[in-house]
Amino acid sequence: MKRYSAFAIAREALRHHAGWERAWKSPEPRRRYDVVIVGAGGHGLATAYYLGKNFGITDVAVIEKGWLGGGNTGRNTTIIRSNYLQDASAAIFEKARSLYETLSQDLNYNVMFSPRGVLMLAQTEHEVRGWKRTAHANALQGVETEYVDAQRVKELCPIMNIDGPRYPVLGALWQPRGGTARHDAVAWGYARACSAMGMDIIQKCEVTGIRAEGGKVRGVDTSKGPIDCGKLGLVVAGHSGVLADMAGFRLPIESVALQALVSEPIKPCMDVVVMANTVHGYMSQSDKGEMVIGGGADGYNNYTQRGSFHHIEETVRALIETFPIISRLKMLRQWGGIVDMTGDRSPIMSKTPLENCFVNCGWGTGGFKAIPGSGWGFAELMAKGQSPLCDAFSLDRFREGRFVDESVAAGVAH
Ligand code: FAD
Ligand code: PYC
Repeated sequence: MKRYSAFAIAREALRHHAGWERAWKSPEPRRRYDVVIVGAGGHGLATAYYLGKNFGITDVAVIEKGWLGGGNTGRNTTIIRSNYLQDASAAIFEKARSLYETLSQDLNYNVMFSPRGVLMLAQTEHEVRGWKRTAHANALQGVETEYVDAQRVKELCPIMNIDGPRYPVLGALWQPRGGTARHDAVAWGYARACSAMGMDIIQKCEVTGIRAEGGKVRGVDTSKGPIDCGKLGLVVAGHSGVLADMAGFRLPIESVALQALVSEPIKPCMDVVVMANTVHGYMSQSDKGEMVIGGGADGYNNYTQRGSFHHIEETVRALIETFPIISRLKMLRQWGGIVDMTGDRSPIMSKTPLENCFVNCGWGTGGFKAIPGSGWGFAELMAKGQSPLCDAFSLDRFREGRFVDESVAAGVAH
């Protein structure tokens, strides 16, 4: 695959851009691969990439029922941070955040990582105590965060009304190297790098069954025919329960819709990301000028990949208290994604009762930020049978009561 570079842009400019190659190949599936990954979202593609890069395993197919990045990876509000409370979470989210810092260079694809800083507002005394505690925990974990007072919040985000009618801003947890990245580009960059390593990314191919023999995985049935494999990774977010059912085990996962919307574009007015968990809403400004806005998850399980007026009203009403400046903006579009929620709001990266079948799911409302770290750890788990990044997130924890409770750090009401 030809490298993207300033030289390549200049060369193509001189020949009417006729020489660009397709970013990834679209092959028909072969009959067998060493590894099959189901789900070409960020986590599935990153897993394939680090299998190749870190372990030299390139006989890999990534099977996707729709188009790559068309699940939650292409539907999220792109917030990246690692200000979690528990050590195991801080480790994987900080690994991911630090990989994001150089991901564009690593993949030779501009993922537009923008470490503009993330503010998580404290609007009750309880939140003040909570965020101070997280800042202390992060200091011990080597994660750079700081508790800042209301005046500093106003300096960082001048359009904010810190004297809100119901909940004045009392302070915030500030992560200066948190931020955003272009979500599609993360999926596209990994896909291109996987394809360059000779892996097959097979789109419009639904996995409809999982074949096993003697307690060991043998392969998958798909809408393009059967495919055998040595190892199988299930990385399908909101559809994890469906795939687990095909493999003959159950997962402690609930699937719900999470929604977001963007406004019409306006001039740059906000260069940080703000999450306001008490009134409940979060907002950042995209490079195009749109205000990117999200709210809470549905209060009932469902598979409907779409938005609803009820959520728009609730989220926008909440954010207008903190940002009166947005009250007259027009909404451009809204959408939803099906997120995979565990009881402790932490992911599952684990072996399963079916030998050689692994599962990576449960990222719920917060897995975009985790993509590089999750791919790194899950690739190690699949290649070696063990990974320090994944240990705390095994399925056993639900049986043994070793929960990794991150309901607060998740930052989204559910
Ligand atoms: P996905 O990207 O959903 O990929 C799974 C893929 O599996 C899909 O493409 C699907 O088509 C495929 N699949 C399913 N079943 C099959 C099958 N039978 N055969 C083949 N393929 C199949 N996280 C953050 O960190 N920051 C945020 O700001 C943020 N905001 C969010 C806002 C919204 C509105 C939503 C919905 C989510 C948000 N998230 C956020 C969460 C984040 O998007 C997800 O945790 C993450 O994208 C999950 O990635 P994934 O690769 O696991 O799943
Ligand atoms: O995990 O930071 C997050 C997040 C923000 C919006 C949705 N999830």
